[in-house]
Amino acid sequence: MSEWWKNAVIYQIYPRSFMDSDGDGMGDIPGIEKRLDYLKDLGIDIIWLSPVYKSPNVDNGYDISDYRDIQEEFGTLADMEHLIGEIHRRGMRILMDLVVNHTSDQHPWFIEARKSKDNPKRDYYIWRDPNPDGSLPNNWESHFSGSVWQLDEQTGQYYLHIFSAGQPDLNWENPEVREEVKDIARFWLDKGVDGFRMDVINFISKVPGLPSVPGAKGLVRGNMFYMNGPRVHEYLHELNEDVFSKYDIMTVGETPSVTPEIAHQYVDADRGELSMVFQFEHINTDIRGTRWQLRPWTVKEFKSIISKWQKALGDKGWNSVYLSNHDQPRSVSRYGNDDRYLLESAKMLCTMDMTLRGTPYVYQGEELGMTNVRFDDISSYQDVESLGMYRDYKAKGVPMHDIMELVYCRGRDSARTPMQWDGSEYAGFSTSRPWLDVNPNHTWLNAEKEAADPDSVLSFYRSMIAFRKKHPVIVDGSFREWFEDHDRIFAYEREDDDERMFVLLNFSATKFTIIMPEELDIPSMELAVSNIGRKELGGNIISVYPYEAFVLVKRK
Ligand code: TEU
Repeated sequence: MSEWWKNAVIYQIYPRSFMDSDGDGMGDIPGIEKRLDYLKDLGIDIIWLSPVYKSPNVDNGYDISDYRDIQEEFGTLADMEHLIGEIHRRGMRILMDLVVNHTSDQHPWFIEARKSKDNPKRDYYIWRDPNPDGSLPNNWESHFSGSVWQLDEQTGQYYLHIFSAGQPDLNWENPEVREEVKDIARFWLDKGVDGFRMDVINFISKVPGLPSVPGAKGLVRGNMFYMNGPRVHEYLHELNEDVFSKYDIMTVGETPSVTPEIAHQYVDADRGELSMVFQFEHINTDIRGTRWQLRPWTVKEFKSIISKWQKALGDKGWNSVYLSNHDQPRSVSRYGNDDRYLLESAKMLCTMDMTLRGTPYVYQGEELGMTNVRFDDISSYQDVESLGMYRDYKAKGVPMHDIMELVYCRGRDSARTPMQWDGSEYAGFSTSRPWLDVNPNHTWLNAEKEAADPDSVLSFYRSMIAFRKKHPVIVDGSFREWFEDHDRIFAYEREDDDERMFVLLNFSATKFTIIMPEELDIPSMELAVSNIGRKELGGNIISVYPYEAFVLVKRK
C-alpha cells in the first residue's frame, strides 16, 4: 500500500472554533466547507477534524455519546457526508478523531452499564468496590483534577475515569468492546474517511489490579499503570488486522509518555499497528509531570529531543512533526516571541516544521501566527482542565495572580479562541458572540490581511509548504545535526542522492555571529529560504539576526 501520508501536510481543525455558518457563535461543518478552498490554496493535503460526534461537551466533544451521529450544533450526518465529498473533490483527504479510550457518561452503553451490576453492558467499563475501610479503590489522580474514581450511587461501586467523570474509561479487556470499536471505525471508513487520529490510544490497556502508585501521599498520576500498558500492542494489532489493513488509510496515535523505543513498537511497518504517533517529549520541555508545574525551557534540551527523534525514527518508523494543537499553548507564544518578533519567530518555527523528516501538522491559526490570549476574568474561560486547576489551586490558597498566569501560559483555551478570518467584531468567524471570545488582536492579525500581504506569516506558510513538496530530500533524506552545543540555534543538514540541504534556526532574540564549518561548504550552496528577506549569506562568517531562519540547498 502506498504511503501517501509521508509526503502530506496535515491541518488540524478544531470545529467549534473554525468557522460558523449559521450565526450561533459555534463553528460547524458547513462552515468548514466554506473554507476548504483556503486550505487547498495553502497546500494542505489532509484535514484532521477534532471530534464532531454527538456529545454533551463536558470536554468539547472528547466525550462522545453517539459515534455514528453528528453534534447538532455542528450539523447533520448528511452535512458530514457532503464535507467528505467536497474534501475529496479538491484532492484532499480527511481524518476523523477516534476517541475510544473512554465514552461519554451519556453514551447508551454507560447508561445501561450503570443500571445494575449484572447489566450486559456492565463489563464495557471498569468498576471497583470501595475498599473495606471505605477509601477509594486506588490513589490515581484524574488528568482533570480529583480522583479517577466516581462513586455510582445506584450500585455502590466506583467507575474509572482517567479524564473527567463525564468520560468513563472503556474496558478493552472485554472483546465485545473491541468489536464495537472496530464497527465504529468501519462505519466511518465506509463513508470514505481516510484514517483516524486516535485519542490517548496508549491508555487503553490498564495494568491488571489497577495498583496504587506506591509511596505517594494523596492523589498522584497513575501513568505507569495505564500508559503503554501490557496489552496495548495486542489490541492495536488486532484493530489493524481486522479493520485498518483493509483500507488505504493512515492512523496517528496520540501517545503521551513514549520514548523512541516505545514509539517504534507502535509505528514500525512490520508491527502492523499505526502509521505514526504524536510523542510529547519536545512539548514537555517547559513542564514537570503535569502541565501546571512549570520549569525553564532551553533551546538545547528542546533541539536535542527533536534531533533524537529525527535520528531514531528515520529509516525505520515515521515521525509526526508538530508544535501545537488544541491542547497546547500557541506555538509562537511558547517557542517564539509573540511580541516584537512575532513575524520572524512564527516563520522560523514554520521553517523548522516544514524541513524536518516526518509528517508536519499545522494547527488552525498557526499559519497566521495566532497567539495566546489573556482574558481578565476566569469567567471568560471554558476549558474543563483549566477550570479544574483553578478550583483546586484556589482551594489550596495559591495566589489568584499565579493561577491566572498558569491559565494564560498553559491553559488550553488559548489555542481554542476562534479562527481569525478578518478584522471585524467577531473576526469573520461568526455574526454573533462566539462560544469563546475572539482574541482582541484579530483586528490586525487575521487571514484576510495576511492573504494580501506577501510578507505575512500566512504567505510564508504557503511558500514553505510548496517548498517542501519540491524537495523530496525533506521527506526521504538523512538528518545530521550541526552546532549541537550552541544554546540559541538549531541547525541541521538533510541529504539524499540528489540534494543537500542546510537549515539554520535562531531560537533567540539575540543577534550574533557564527563561523560555519568548512566541511559544510556553505559558499557553494544556494540561499533558498529566508524568513527575514535576506538576499545572500556572504561567506563562512554569518551574522545571525533575531529569530532568523534560512535554508540553503545544493543540487548534486
Ligand atoms: O488529550 C490527552 C492528553 O494527554 C493531554 O494533552 C490532555 O489535554 C491533558 O492536558 C493532559 O493533562 C486528549 C485530547 O487531545 C484532549 O483534548 C482530551 O481532553 C483528552 O484526550 C481526553 O479525551
